[in-house]
Amino acid sequence: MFTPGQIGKEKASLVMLVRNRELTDALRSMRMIEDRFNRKYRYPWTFLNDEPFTEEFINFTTGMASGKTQYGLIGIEQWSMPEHIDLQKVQANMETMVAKNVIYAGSMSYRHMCRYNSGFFYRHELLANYDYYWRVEPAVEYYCDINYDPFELMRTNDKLYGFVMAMYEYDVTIKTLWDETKSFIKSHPQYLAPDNALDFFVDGGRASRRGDTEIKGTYNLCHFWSNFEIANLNLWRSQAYSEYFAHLDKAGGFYYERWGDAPIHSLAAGLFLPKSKIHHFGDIGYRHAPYSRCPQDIDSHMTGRCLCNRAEHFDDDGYSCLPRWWKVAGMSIGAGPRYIPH
Ligand SMILES: Nc1nc2c(ncn2[C@@H]2O[C@H](COP(=O)(O)OP(=O)(O)OP(=O)(O)O)[C@@H](O)[C@H]2O)c(=O)[nH]1
Ligand SMILES: [Mg+2]
Repeated sequence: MFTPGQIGKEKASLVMLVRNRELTDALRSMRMIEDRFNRKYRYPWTFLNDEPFTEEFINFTTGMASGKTQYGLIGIEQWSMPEHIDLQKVQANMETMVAKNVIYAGSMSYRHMCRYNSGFFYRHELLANYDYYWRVEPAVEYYCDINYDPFELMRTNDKLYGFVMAMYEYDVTIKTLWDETKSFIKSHPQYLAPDNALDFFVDGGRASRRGDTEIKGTYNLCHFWSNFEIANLNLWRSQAYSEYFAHLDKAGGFYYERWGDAPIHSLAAGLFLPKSKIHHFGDIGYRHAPYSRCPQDIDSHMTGRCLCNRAEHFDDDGYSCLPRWWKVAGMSIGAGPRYIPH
């Protein structure tokens, strides 16, 4: 597992699901993570693809990585519609969503991707010996040095899920996800954690207290933005999550609607874990178009740790769910001192 040259001591890998044609953007993301963090730790990179990686992709990404690299092919059964899905219904629903201009509404590969990120990546054999992963997408940006090992932070603080941004999902893409989630919890009340984060998802949500087993209320669409994730793979390998994914897959919303992995991961982490096991990485400066967030404390800027525009601060944007998280998690100081432009 630990290869010569690896300095970071955790059982962890950076993970990128990516297409060959995204090579340049993949390298841009890698360069930033290497410069800001990984060249000091040399954690391995794991690349996953539904098609074989080209020699060019392998050579350039291996050249950019400070640690070892590994390349995995995704099996067709994990990147295609399950047999029970009604293709005609999928096509009809797709047309309706396309007519409403829903982003990626007409894309089948996007649906495979969301299903894969929801239910399969953590079962890939290349990740079998790891406990933690850091999800990286092509063309993301990192604005700040990370002068500690976030995997170690996760382990030593007993955190299982880490995020940077939180926002609202497009409701048309997850019309029945909340009902399916509620019915899953109703039939599996043992998986609802005491002191869960239900209040992040529902105004005045019930069942966040010990003994409550049924969820009431309407989903407010808040979720952790999963293009960044530092999390424990065992959260997804758990019986609770395996059964939740199987329930959702059977319901078919990955195809009939266009369920994203972000709300699914979020609902699972928020309901199956005590909220103390979820960590907000408030010190990480990050961009995935079209949103950026920049740490607000003056020290991060005065010391040269971060280079980003403090006014570009998605955290308390009207579309951000982070203020709600601060409240749910009992973090009164929020993002720290605000930058107020002169
Ligand atoms: N191998 C492979 N990877 C894919 C495919 N579609 C998406 N991905 C990867 O899955 C991740 C999410 O896809 P994105 O296209 O970034 O989806 P998004 O973040 O919702 O939307 P944008 O970033 O705004 O396009 C990225 O790491 C992509 O590189 C695909 O068909 N094959
Ligand atoms: Mg993306």
